[in-house]
Amino acid sequence: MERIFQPALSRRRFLQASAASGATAVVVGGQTLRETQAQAAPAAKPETKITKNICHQCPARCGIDVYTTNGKVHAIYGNTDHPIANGKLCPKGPLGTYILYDPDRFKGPMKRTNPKKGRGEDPKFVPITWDEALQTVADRLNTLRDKGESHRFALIYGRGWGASCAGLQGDFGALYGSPNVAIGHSSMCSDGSIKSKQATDGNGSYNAHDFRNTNYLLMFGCGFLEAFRPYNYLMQMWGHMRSKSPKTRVTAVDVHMNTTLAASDRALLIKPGTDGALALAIAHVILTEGLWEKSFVGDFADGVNRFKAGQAVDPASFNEKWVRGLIEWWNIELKDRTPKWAEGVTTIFERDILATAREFGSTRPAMAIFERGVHAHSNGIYNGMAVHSLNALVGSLYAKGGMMYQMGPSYGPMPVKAGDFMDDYARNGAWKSQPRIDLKGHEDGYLMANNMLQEVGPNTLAGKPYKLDTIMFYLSNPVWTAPNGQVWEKALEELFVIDTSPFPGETAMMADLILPDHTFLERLQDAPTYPFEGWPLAQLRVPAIKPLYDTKYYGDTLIEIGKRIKGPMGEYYNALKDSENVIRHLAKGFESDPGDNGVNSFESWVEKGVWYKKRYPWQQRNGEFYEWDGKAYAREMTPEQVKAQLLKTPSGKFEFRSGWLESKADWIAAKTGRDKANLMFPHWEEPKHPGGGDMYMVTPKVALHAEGRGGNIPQAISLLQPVLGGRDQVYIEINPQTAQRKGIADGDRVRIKSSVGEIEGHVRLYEGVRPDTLVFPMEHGHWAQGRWAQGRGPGHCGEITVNQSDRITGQCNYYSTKVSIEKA
Ligand SMILES: Nc1nc2c(c(=O)[nH]1)N[C@H]1C(S)=C(S)[C@@H](COP(=O)(O)OP(=O)(O)OC[C@H]3O[C@@H](n4cnc5c(=O)[nH]c(N)nc54)[C@H](O)[C@@H]3O)O[C@H]1N2
Ligand SMILES: Nc1nc2c(c(=O)[nH]1)N[C@H]1C(S)=C(S)[C@@H](COP(=O)(O)OP(=O)(O)OC[C@H]3O[C@@H](n4cnc5c(=O)[nH]c(N)nc54)[C@H](O)[C@@H]3O)O[C@H]1N2
Ligand code: SF4
Ligand SMILES: [Mo]
Repeated sequence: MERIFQPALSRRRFLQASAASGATAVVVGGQTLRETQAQAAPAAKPETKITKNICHQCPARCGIDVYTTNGKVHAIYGNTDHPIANGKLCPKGPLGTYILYDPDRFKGPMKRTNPKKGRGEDPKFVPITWDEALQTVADRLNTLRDKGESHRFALIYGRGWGASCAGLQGDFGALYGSPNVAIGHSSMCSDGSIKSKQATDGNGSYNAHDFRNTNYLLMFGCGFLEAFRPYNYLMQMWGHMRSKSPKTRVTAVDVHMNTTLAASDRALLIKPGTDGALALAIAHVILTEGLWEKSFVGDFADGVNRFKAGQAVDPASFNEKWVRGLIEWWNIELKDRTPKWAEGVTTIFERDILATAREFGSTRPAMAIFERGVHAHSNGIYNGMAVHSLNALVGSLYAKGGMMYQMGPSYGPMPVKAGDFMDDYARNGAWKSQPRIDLKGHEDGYLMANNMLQEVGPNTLAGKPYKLDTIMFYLSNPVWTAPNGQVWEKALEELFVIDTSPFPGETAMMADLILPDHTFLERLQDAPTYPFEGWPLAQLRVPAIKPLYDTKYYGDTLIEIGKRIKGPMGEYYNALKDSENVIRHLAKGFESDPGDNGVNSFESWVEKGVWYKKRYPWQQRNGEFYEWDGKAYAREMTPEQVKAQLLKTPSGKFEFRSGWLESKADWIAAKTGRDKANLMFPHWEEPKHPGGGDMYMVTPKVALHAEGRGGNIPQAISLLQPVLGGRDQVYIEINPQTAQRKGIADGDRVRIKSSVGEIEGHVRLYEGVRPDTLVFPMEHGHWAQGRWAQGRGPGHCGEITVNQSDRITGQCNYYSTKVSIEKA
């Protein structure tokens, strides 16, 4: 790949070529990246080249063109041929150069020399060689394995990207023998959404959406114009939806007037944790007023609507089509969920609930979407199920203008099979009987959850179920991003900690070893799309320059550690060779399934940066499911095909009566105290608010927020709250009435307390926030991460957030804590 690092064209020829074709290709040669990295031949005269990559700052995965002149990256634009970016970026995209040139980056592998750990304790890192670093890790892992304690090694990851990084971890765990390799951050992110969908339509995943063709959007607790995903694409879709004919009408529900609510047709400020009640009342109206989509849901045998408030219905009178349990749901829950009742719970006026329900129920196609505002509460699974059920009632599943699920790319197989390299210990070792440290999948823990990252710190500290020995992190910083991260600080004091971050985050400050990753502009990495429009798409990060420092791509760090583990595991990683070999094998899948843009090889993938196939193979139309036959959605699907491909529930239908929840009903009832009669239906459950205060506290994402990774980008931080004017700091939004009652004036310094901690900050009076709620973004209050992040703004909201999770979904209830506020 030698020529990646050399200008493909001279600057003059580049200008000519781009004027003529509108696009420039990078030509790829035969050398491996490693060979090229060994050569350092700076170009003599100013010459510009463009490499393909994807932005690293949020899960939108926008394709970018990276402009490099004489070995210096100086500009990032949206890739015009990339279906998510379409030549555009959100305000963070171009700031990617500042990530590459961040002056606070780690410059190479290091070990800690200060045995004391903790906040304010200088780790006194000293440089070591990669060989020493990798061997130190391998020695520890070999020793643990020899002692039969391999389960005491945990690998934690956050934003995994693809098969060549996070995708390698599962095999590492299986070959080495640890149930804790790897534990992802999904429960600290948005598993509540995934599990609500698993419970109702059988797809444990985020939805993909056809926003382009929808005519009504009902949004609950999702930052459509500041977060959700893919953010940049959503802003493009917003422009389309709001200017097409007919214009897409929008109702948005939140706890404060954010950009999304301000731009919507109707903005509803709801009491935190009560979205389920609102959704149930909307369902009630859709049924009593006969607005449901009969072709999808079914109808009364005689066509006469028997849904009347407070009155039970005979199940035998209704013929269900693609849904299960509608009449039972009505009888046990919905019949009493009138708009008047919901007004009492949500504080939203009955007339607004009625108007919203009528609009939503009588416009097709319509979609109800939700995210963390709805499910980051103790009752999140039921709130989420109630909202998603609205999509079934109006028939938007797999419909034009509706929602579907994201397909994966046609990747080729790995170079070698891990299964061929398992020794006896990997197959039958003592580790097999050890629970996961986070008690995922465990009767006494979280039987139904995907991950429980927020429990890892507290559990190892308490030695329940055991103490870890060694813990390694990839793109995850729980000391800062976990609720009540102070516990993690304590937990990491007693473990051997390895961080792969290129930056000095809070978790890195607790590390014994730093094995720094390349930044995203320096590495070759694959990344299939996050849920988008459903059809498959896979991007590639192509290095723009040679790594600035002595860093190593995380995928190769893992492979190199693997090579140093004794026995067949080491042989496996030697056969795997390196991450580039893995990616070349993935790309072989494109040879037999070329993308719409002609990508059919590793070389063409490097050149275009993206492979995609724009046809989603299935569509639901008027209550029938069809498969694309090459010309049209015309091949009718059998119920068995629908169940296998689309509605993956036990019944093969959308389940108001959830078979998945029912299958674990005894466990749910015993462990969570829920009622066995209704725990399988979307129903109203009072949220639990820990923390002990009188004010709700909500910490939404804002446009300039880059998950937990943007704190050291001065431009992003200074524009974080454009409306409220936060510059060197972030303001806490407080309603003027509340402020007056508490004797707090605009700009005052305040103290916010919960049962787990207290922080200080400055308030801004804002009429757009509910009087019972404080709102401020989480991207501030760092005590590490670099010169611009440190000591900026108020304390970190995570320190006053109580670690409460729902036992079913495992979702961390970030928006549930109640706090008190007083003048500091
Ligand atoms: N710009 C940007 N976009 C991102 C990211 C980023 O870092 N920056 N990160 C991505 C990631 S990792 C995720 S998980 C997604 C999250 O995407 P979202 O879930 O859409 O974002 P959040 O800001 O967590 O929550 C959405 C809204 O819920 C509101 N809310 C809180 N409690 C309640 C409630 O009880 N009811 C209602 N109705 N609303 C409530 C908040 O005020 C907030 O406006 O965003 C992704 N997109
Ligand atoms: N209080 C509060 N906390 C929250 C939330 C909230 O709403 N409120 N939201 C939650 C959500 S939705 C999410 S998704 C999580 C995210 O939380 P985490 O999963 O912890 O992820 P990040 O904070 O984005 O990044 C973690 C680490 O990655 C490192 N890093 C940056 N770039 C690279 C790289 O190129 N390579 C490697 N190897 N490392 C890198 C950074 O230095 C940082 O230490 O936070 C959650 N935490
Ligand atoms: S931050 Fe997200 S939305 Fe913005 S350009 Fe990057 S990937 Fe796209
Ligand atoms: Mo997230």
